[in-house]
Amino acid sequence: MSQTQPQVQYRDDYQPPHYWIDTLDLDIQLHDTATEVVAISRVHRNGEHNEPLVLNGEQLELLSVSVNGIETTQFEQEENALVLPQVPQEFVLTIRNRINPSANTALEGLYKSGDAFCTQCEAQGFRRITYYLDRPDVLARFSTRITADATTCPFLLSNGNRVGQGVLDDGRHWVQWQDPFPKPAYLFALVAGDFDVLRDSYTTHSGREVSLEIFVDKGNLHRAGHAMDSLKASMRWDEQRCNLEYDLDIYMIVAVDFFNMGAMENKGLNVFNAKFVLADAETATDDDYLDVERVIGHEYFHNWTGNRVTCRDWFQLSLKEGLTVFRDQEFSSDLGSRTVNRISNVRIMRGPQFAEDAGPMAHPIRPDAVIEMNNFYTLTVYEKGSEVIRMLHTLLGEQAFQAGLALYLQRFDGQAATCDDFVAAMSEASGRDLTRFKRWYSQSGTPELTVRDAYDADTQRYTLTVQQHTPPTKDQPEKLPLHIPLSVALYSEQGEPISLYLNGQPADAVLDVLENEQEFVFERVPSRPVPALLQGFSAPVKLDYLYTDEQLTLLARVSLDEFVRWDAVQMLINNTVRHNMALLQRRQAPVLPRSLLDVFRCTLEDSGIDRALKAEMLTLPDVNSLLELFEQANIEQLCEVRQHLAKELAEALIPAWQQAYEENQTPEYRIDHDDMARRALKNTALGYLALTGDQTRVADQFAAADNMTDTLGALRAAVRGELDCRHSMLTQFEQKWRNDGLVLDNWFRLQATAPGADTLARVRELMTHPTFSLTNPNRVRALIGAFCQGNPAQFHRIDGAGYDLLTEVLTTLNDSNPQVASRLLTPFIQFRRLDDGRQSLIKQRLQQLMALPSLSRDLYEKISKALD
Ligand code: B3K
Ligand code: ZN
Repeated sequence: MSQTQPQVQYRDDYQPPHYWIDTLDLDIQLHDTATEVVAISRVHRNGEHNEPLVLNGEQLELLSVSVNGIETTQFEQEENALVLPQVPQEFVLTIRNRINPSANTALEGLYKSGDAFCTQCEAQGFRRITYYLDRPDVLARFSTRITADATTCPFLLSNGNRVGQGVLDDGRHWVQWQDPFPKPAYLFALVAGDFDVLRDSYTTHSGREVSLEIFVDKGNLHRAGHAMDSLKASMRWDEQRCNLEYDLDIYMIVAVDFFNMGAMENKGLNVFNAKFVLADAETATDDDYLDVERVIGHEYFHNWTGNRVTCRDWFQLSLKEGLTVFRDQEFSSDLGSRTVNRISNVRIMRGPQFAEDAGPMAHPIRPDAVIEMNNFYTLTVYEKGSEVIRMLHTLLGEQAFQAGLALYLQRFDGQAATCDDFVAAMSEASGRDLTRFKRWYSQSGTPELTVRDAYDADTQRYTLTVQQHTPPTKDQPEKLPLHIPLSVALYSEQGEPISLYLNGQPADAVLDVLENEQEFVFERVPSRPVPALLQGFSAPVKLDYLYTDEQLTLLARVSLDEFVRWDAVQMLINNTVRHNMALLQRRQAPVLPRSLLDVFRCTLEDSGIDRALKAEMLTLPDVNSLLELFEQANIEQLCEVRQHLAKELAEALIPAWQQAYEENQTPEYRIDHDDMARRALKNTALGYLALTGDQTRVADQFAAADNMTDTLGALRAAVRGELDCRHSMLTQFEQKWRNDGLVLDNWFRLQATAPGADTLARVRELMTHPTFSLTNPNRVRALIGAFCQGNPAQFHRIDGAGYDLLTEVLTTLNDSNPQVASRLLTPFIQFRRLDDGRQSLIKQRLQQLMALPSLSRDLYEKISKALD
């Protein structure tokens, strides 16, 4: 650990800033190792006080400080701060400092991505560019003048509008940008480099023309078209569904290779991980196409929910992220398949988000205590945050929800707001009391909903007794009852829907569960019904209802709600896994229940189901999600049970898989829902066929494929099925794509997630591959991240060799890129459900990391909690 213990910040300690900054004029002279920054701010005191002006700054070389144009020595440099004890009421502050972009491996602040300069300022990266009030409630008007070498950096970009440019005698040139909208420093961006540019334009619904520009590495222009289409679709969607129009004359997106996460919504100048911009049939899969659309949408939607209205402090992060994830999910659902989108969101909730809730980093969607803010860009803040917004949408309905959103945006436009402000606007616009609902913002953990029922044939009454209970989490021992929308339908045993009546009135499908225990008595129920509970995952909870296999089979077949059909199959699978784990413990052979086999067969044969949904229904949950079904489980056995189940389903249905495979060939590659659904189903079938040893189909598809979806479908099937042909296929793939990092990431990922005891050795070998580097986050995630998160059987080897690998990598990344290190750490801190032996092996490694001489705040926060 470093000398000083990292400090915890508490949400309750929020204080408005002692000073405001109205304008910031930046002058940045770009040089690889010595960039000079001049920052001129107009500052004024906030109220009457004698507090010093304390500016944040990290890893800066201070050159001079002037107040009202006169250089001063009346300041102190503290660790990560510049303190000016006595300043006028209102003044102009000029700071000159130097930074070294080339040495910036943390990829926060100003850094180099290949030959280009770029920035990442959220959450607290601006303080690595200059001394500033780096907090989201200080909003200033920015102007930025960038000067750089004209040959290596023909493009000089920043936020807002380009208002001037010029050429200098020394081979350098400059561009001046002016952003008319006041913004916090985290939305600042600068990019300088040489790119190919795709240009287009969009006319907004009020008739303004906006220039659209996408900057990509030279030679990649042909891969930017889908991003452009997605951007225009996002702009249209936000106008049509939310009545929100873009506000600047230009919208720029830059794709870079070195990026810690997906993308960043800087005002007018989004910076993207190239993975979420570049796509063509040859190099991108169908899922990559959908990811590009989703992330382009997400960053665009931030322009209103995040930029025009931002967060008062970082504890409010879900105010912009939960809401914007909800918006991007709705966008994807309106453009594609709503059910399939819902399923993929729910898989994330039930797998990694529930695991986060059960681990040492459990926190409410609005956290209360933070050491390193970058550690809180979590599934809880984002995905559960979106579920909370979705519940509001369910409770209020589309119209009142949109009215609430409009009120919130209008009331706080140009300001920094809180989650309370948002809920207040929603409540006011809808007239609904959201007092109890607000607990979702302050309570962590996954609530459990236990539902029991009784039917009285004489009175034709059907009673649901609903109990809610949230188990204590690491951060919060006491839990209160929440407002849980529980969506319900009833079916007769013949599969007919039964109308709902409560208290003599026709009733809505959504029940308001508010208390620890509540009863709902349905009237006029002609026979004992089968309930469909938590339809569409109407709340982020775990459901406990003792479904029989017959009931689940019925729901999978007849439910009017497609999500319920998928969910019923999932529950059948879960029941089977639980049962087989119990058998294994008694040293008995696992079984494939007739009911599950029949459901798979009927699903395959049912021509009335959308093919994409069919593919989802036929896909087993991953091991990490299955682990969430148990308090504690032997992970090796769980992998064995899952693998056995997959093989049995494959063998038992060979003709049906073959038929699904043959019937869903797509003659030419088109990106539309129907063809994507066919490919999804075809490749799902191929995966099962590979488990039966079907080399021919796999090898033929690989040889004939004209698109990346089918190429990878075959490669994945070969690797997962451990077919002999996998070796030559992997070699061919590498030879073809060895110069394309993004494509090769699939190759790393597949090998990292391969079954087989030699995988770890192969991963170590791949770390020496010429295209692999620990300095590139995409490569690290594709190889190391995929192995540790996506290959539980090999990562959790009982000899601890998988744990050693992660420990080594984390030791290196702790120094070079703590943010990436901190993400990779996840499987090391979520050990609660593993057996005691593995837990103690992991804890040894964590202690080893804890003793590192310069442990980053990022790792310190998580490891100290995990070991506590
Ligand atoms: N707001 C950024 C995430 C920043 C992460 C900082 N560690 C991207 C997004 O959510 O849109
Ligand atoms: Zn976001």
